[in-house]
Amino acid sequence: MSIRTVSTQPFSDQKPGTSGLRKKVPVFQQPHYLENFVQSIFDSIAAPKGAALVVGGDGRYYNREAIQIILKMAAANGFGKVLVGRGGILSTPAASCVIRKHKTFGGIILSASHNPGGPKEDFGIKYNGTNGGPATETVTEAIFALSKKISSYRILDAADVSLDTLGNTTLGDMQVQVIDPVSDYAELMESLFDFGAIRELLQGGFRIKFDAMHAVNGPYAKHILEGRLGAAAGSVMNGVPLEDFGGGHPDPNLTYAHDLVEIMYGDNAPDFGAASDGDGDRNMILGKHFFVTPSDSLALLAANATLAPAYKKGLAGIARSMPTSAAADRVAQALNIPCYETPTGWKFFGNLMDAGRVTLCGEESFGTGSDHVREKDGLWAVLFWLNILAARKQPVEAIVTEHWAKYGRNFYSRYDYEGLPTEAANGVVQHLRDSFAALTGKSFGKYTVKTCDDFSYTDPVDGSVSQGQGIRLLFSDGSRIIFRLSGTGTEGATLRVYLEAFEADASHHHLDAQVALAGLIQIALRVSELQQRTGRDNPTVIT
Ligand code: VG1
Ligand code: CO
Repeated sequence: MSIRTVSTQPFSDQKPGTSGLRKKVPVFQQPHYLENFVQSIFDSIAAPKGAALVVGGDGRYYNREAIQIILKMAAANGFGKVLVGRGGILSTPAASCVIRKHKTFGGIILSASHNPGGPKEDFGIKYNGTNGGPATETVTEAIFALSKKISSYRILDAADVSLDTLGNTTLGDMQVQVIDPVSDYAELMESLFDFGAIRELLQGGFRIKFDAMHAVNGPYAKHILEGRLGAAAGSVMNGVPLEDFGGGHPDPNLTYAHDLVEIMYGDNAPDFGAASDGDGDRNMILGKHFFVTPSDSLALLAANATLAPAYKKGLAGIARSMPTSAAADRVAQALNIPCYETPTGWKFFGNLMDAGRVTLCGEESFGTGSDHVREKDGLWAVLFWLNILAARKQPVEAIVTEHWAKYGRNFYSRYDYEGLPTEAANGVVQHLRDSFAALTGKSFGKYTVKTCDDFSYTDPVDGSVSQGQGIRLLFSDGSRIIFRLSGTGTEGATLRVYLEAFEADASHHHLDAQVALAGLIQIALRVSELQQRTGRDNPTVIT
């Protein structure tokens, strides 16, 4: 077996987005494309010789091929050991857990998360550091800079390694250890929550349905929910991971998790429903005929945290991404703990958690997590909810409406306009930036614009500054409209419009969010000139 140094030319488009580098599979299949990016990661992180690495992915199309390439490159770049999930599988939170538990020099996660998979669909890759969290912007910028001037990469000439049998093999001077993808993670979950109380709840007639959407969480959910916790067989649906997610869109929201939604809104619905995404880090929570918005879910978990053993001593603080509703801020205020507002993407939470400033983090995009790992964690959120339900013995809907009555309700919705021509989408954002002065102080019916800006964040731990993180229209009554371009898409541009209105009066809390937000939606369309500039009358997805 010999190490080959292969000459290559840079690709100009390897800039990581909100969560790693995401492209269509055929882009990754171009000669040298994946290799260039992996070499750029290795060169920028400069791991000590003999260091260990974790590698795994969500099992989508091209996962196995990519892992073989990465293993051979790791061997040629001086790594001493790679831990890889059996079958190449590791959910994103499980990868974070394994990095932390085995103290490796970070890991490489292969996923395009909630984006569809298959030969013509999406693939993705990202590096997570030694804390188990996504590389910070400083690191991803350094990787991008190297990718623009790379001239060669190193790879071992060797046969493929078997990924399907647990145990050790060697690849040159490097050891490859195939690990069970579920066990470390399941053990961590059991250490956080009251499994005894949840088991009792599930055996007392409380029915649950978990939709794994043919994505990576199937084996995790089956093992934990049906295995360790004794949920009825069949509680986990779509539990077999498929390379193309069964042709679906593995995004747990009311549009794409339609199988589950039908069950939860149908006759004889279970008491609790949940779904997770392609790589297992997102979650959607449903009660009987009831949907919990992710922003509310974060606030509720925070308000009830002490019911779970891991958080019984209370929370250090809460962080939420800027577009996420301020529901969690109200809980933080009541608990007298700090609340941080960060740009979109989990990479901004790591420093806060490492510094012990926050315990819980969340995003409106169906992401919630805590400092047990450094990624958002879909199944963790489900178990946290079950723990709360076991302790409070009330239906999901009752818990949420009580929460609103106490803290007020932050009505919330997100409109996504997908696959827009890039020029048109950029035009909308530029037009809004140009309108800041004219909009400030302007009234639209009962709403008056207090300020508008382009969100910028200074990391309180390392002082790094991230600019241009989304246009904010902040109204005098606390309502908000946010416009942001997605950083995870692979086709054209996706414009997201986030709408939030606060309502203190409990007699209005039963309203449908679309009704409560109708006025703000009209303002958003009018001031952005979205319809004229993009030719789109309706959003692709409303969550
Ligand atoms: C989206 C979400 C963001 C999330 C990111 C990664 O990013 O809005 O909140 O952190 O996806 O989630 P964007 O740039 O498209 O808005 V995952 O589950 O795709 O890793
Ligand atoms: Co995801």
